[in-house]
Formats: sequence, structure tokens, C-alpha cells
Amino acid sequence: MVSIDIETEDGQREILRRMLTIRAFDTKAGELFADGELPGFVHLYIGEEAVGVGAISALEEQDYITSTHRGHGHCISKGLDTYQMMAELYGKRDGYCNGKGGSMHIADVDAGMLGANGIVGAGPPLATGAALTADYKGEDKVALAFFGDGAVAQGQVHEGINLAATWDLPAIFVVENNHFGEATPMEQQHNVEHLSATAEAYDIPGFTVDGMDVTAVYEAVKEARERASSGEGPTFIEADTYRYEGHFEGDHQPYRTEEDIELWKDRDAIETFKNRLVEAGAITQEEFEEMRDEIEAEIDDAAERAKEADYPDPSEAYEDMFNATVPEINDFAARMRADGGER
Ligand SMILES: Cc1ncc(C[n+]2csc(CCOP(=O)(O)OP(=O)(O)O)c2C)c(N)n1
Ligand SMILES: [Mg+2]
Repeated sequence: MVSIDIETEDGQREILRRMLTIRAFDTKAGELFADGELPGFVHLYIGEEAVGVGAISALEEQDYITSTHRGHGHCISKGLDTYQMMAELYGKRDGYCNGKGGSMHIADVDAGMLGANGIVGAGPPLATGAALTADYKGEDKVALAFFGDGAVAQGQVHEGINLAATWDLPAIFVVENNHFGEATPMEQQHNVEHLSATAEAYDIPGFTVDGMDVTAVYEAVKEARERASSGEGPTFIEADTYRYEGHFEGDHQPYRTEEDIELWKDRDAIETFKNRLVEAGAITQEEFEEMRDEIEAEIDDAAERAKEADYPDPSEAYEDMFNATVPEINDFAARMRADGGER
């Protein structure tokens, strides 16, 4: 059983709900950042919702994902709690990393979310490692790595894909080609038209799908998962998508025009999927608006609660940093705490 069945009306509504949740969460995060409420940086996933939701909805509950610096959408797609996420953005103790990680380090290993990552290209080798673990233990688990067009030329991405391909590991590599790595357009980063050409070098299947179409992403990943879990190795999927907002909040975006953005907004994934469901009678426009309003209220509430929540105490600064199961590290951590970190 897949975690979400896109063939059913319940599954379709859940997919819509998740895409709307990402849109509402990141819209709120952008507003809060602009108001000076949030420390650090936020990179918004608005416009790219169909990729995270389509891909993760096609996985099983027990599967792993690795994420990027633009990770809120992956977290929500994997079912993470929006209050705990918001608390993490605020640096509060209730956050996923007790407020010590922030937007780019949200992780929930128990949920199979192996972490957002501030290091561009760091996800694929982690996914290969998780896939190797699953393979070694004989568990039916697949590891899916999300990474950007800007990560495709990173060395460690290729090391990860090469090993997974050579050892037929249960991995899936999903490139979110949003056409920019920071301010650099795709054509100035790569010599190929489609990044899925990368797959040829490793003799694995490679596809480019419409990343504004949640169904297309879902179907590609579902097929990739079947291949991975039956021992046939990894698949490389390029999802063609676009970010509506700047690279980070505060980016003045001299590298593109409002018209460029509007062209993609005309193909908005949420609007397209919703219209398809309305036509099929799976949801009415009124039900859709009700769903959207409820989600926005939930996110507002999560943000208000996170704002009021406690910060971690300074005495907790060295907690959760070391693997307590390794005695030497434990000992080192205890000494660090004792002398206030003077080493
Ligand atoms: C190893 C490394 N190099 C450079 C950076 C700086 N950096 C942060 S995001 C980014 C662009 C990433 O572009 P892409 O992978 O396409 O992801 P997108 O932001 O478009 O989602 C860069 C170069 C970094 N964080 N890590
Ligand atoms: Mg990009």
C-alpha cells in the first residue's frame, strides 16, 4: 500500500491539503521573516509544491528522504508537524531540533526525514547511505534524495549516484530543477538541456517530468519506488519546476522579470490539480476554499503559539549535539559542558 493512493478521492484531497499546507506555511514564514520575527534565513518552496508532495505521496511511510536548504515542503509532505516546524524557525525549544537548528536543519529521523541541509548537494550521499542500510538489513525501505539544479554539478552528488547505481541500491534521485541556482540560470550552470541526461552516465533510468503536475511526479516516483524495492536500483528524475519567491527572503531578483514569474504562475500546480478535481467531482470550489481557509487558520495558530513558546535555556546549549551511545563522545561532551566549551 502506498502512503497515499492518488486514485482515490481521499488520496486526492490529501494531496491537495498537503500542497495547500506548504503554500500557507511558507507564505506565513515569508511574512514573519519580512517582519523581523524569525532569525537566520528562510528559503521558500512556494511554486514547487507538486514536486515534494507528488514524490513523497508515492513513497511508503517507512521510506527515507533527504532534503535541501529549501526543505519546508519536504517536511510537510513527509507529515511533519507544522507547529514544531514553526517553533524551530523561531528558535524555540518546542522545535524539531529544540530550536537549535532553524529552517535549514529540520529533521525527524523517526519519520524518515533525514534532514534539511545547508550544504548544497549533501543529500544524495546520505540517501545512498540510508539505501545501503536498508539493503544490508533486508528491509523494504527506499531512500529518496531531493536536490536542486544547482547541486547537480557537485562532486558528492555523483559519488552518491554512482555507488547507488553500481550496487543497485534502493534509492531515488529527484532533481528540483527550478531553473536557478541562487541567481545563476540553468543554462549558465549546465551544458545539457535536460538534467535527466545525468542518468546515462550511470546506466540508470532517467526521466524529466512536469514538476508543476503533481500526478506526473507521483507516477514517476511510484514507478521508481517499485524498481528500487525490487532490487533493480536507482532512478534519476528531473522535475521541471519554478520558485515564485526569491532565492532567500530579501533577494531583489535582478536576474528575472515579473513576467517570467507570471508565466509559471499561470501553470500553478495547486490551481491545476484543484481544477482537475473540481471537474471530476472529487471536490467543489466551496470545499476547496473551506479547506484552504482552515489550513491558513491552523498555520496562523501554529505561528502564534511558536512566538509565545520558550527559548531553550542557555544551560542546554551542549545538549543534543553528541551521540550518547558512544562512550568516548559522551565523555568529551561532558567535559565540554563542564568547562563551558573551552576546547
Ligand atoms: C556546498 C555549498 N556551496 C554553495 C552554497 C551556497 N548556496 C546556497 S543555496 C545555493 C544554490 C542552490 O541552488 P539549487 O541547488 O538549484 O537549489 P534552489 O535554491 O534552487 O532550490 C548555493 C550556491 C552552499 N550552501 N553549499
Ligand atoms: Mg535551483
